Amino acid sequence: MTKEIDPATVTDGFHLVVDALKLNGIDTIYGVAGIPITDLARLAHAEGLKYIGFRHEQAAGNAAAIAGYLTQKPGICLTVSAPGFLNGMLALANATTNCFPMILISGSSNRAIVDLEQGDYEELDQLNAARPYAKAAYRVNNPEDIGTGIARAIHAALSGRPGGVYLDLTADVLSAVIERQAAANSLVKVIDPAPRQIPAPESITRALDLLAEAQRPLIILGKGAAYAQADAAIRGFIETTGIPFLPMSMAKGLLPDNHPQSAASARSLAIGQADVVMLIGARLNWLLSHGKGKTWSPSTRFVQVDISPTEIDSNRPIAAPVIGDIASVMAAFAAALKPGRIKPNTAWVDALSATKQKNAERMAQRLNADPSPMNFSSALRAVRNALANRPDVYIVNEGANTLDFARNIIDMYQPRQRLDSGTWGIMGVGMGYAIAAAVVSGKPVVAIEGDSAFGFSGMEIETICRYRLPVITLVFNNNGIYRGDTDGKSPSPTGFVTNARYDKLIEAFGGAGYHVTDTPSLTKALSDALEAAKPALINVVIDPSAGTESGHIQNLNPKRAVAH
Ligand code: ADP
Ligand code: TZD
Ligand code: MG
Repeated sequence: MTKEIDPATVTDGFHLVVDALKLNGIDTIYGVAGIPITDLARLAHAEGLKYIGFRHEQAAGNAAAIAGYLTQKPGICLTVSAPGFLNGMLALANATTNCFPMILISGSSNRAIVDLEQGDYEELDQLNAARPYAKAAYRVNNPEDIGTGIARAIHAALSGRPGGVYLDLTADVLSAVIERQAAANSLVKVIDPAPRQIPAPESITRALDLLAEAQRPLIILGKGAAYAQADAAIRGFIETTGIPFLPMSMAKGLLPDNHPQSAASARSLAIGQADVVMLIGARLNWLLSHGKGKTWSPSTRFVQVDISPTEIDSNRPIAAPVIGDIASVMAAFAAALKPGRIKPNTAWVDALSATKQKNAERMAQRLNADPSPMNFSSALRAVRNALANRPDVYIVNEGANTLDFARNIIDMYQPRQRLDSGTWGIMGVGMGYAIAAAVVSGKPVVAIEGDSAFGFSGMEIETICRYRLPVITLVFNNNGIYRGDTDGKSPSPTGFVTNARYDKLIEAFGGAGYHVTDTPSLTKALSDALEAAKPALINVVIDPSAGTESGHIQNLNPKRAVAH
């Protein structure tokens, strides 16, 4: 017996998902269409949501994750079942690792068949596959639960330490019919999904007491501080106290890199000699040598500002933990701070300045050399010159040498405009991050990519061309992973086709390709491309012998115990 469907009185799961997203201020979906979510993408598009269709779910997921980081709203990635879902999972895991809020929504096959492993089309127990890599994972089994499922996913993604949430929508739920009134009643508009977490007053006093005792204090800003969008309060605290600061890579620009208190070019001295280090939204993970080893002093004491209480004491004992959201914490510090009570020792500030000066001169020398073919320093000088008057530009950066050199050479002047390989040192985020940065901000994006790094998401240049995004991709082409050398048995494990013309790839899709072999042409190509603000790819020919194995983290490579 088939029931009569009257669109005036009933709706379905597809419509409910779109309604629930819209009700909660979600305006963009990044995805790849197919069974069973094609109509969800179509409907979202028709109903005024921005739908950005990708060539691979991993890139769509990376786009959603970085959109979440930039906007403090969960980025949405939409995929098909099993393989599409798994392609998106890498991005979800990366988002969780980096504390970016995102929601991966995947359609799934028939539960009854999947659970009995009867071999359904794209069969996979997606909910359980997602769990270990997600901050939270939910499945919606009834159409009247769609509103609740999306509300819970938003709360989980945004509250506390942000992360990646998986939301499983079965094909049955999407096509299920539900009375309009019941559907409307089932929607949930989330209230305050990222509630302020006010720090305990005694934690503020404890931290300020410790900082007041310090002779050689240092503040380390992480991407949690950038995410928090408490830019003025953070800058105010740093400038009022006069404490030198060090930005982690994605916190560059939170205060401008040319700020007089930046200790970035005296990093080793700052870390090695500081007596009190205040971490603001930065973990003491591998990127800070776990706070241990010869780079750190064993007597350094720590203040750590973080929203996650379990982060405390994870690597080094923390003398003054301050648990709260960074905006509330910085407001509490500002209220409690007595003028002149915290003051770094003059000798400390002078020592850092002297080292900065010395290192800046060394860096200038390296940058001024003009070898042919170009090396990383000379090419990045050319890039820096083209970017000199464009503080509006977003920078995406991945690779090994390309990442390490660009992080040091390309200064940032505004918050949240540097997006890179992050906590995992992951390759493949480039085009997804670039697309989302352009979509979210409407600003030009320059993606500085190693040739290997680019390859992981390179097909998305079609997406960039299709949506006519102002993304300019620089492929630092040294013929391979780390460098273009061979081991005599070509092709070597790390080498690529030599002298590849990546610029021709984008021409296939109507974008502008440039091939440059010297610094003046690189500056000109990038300036022209920025002026045009259209999709472009610049093939930057770098000396194949210029890179070093693993860039600056060669120490992490296990050593062969036996040579042959
Ligand atoms: P980086 O890689 O830049 O050093 P991490 O990703 O290691 O930064 O650290 C980010 C930290 O920021 C995480 O420990 C996370 O819990 C914290 N965090 C994220 N958002 C906030 C916030 N709004 N308030 C406080 N801490 C936050
Ligand atoms: N796969 C993934 C997903 N992430 C990784 N980090 C790696 C592999 C290993 N890897 C690095 O850590 S850097 C890198 C790889 C493959 C590429 C380095 O080559 P590149 O950069 O061309 O991008 P340079 O400038 O040649 O060093
Ligand atoms: Mg390379």
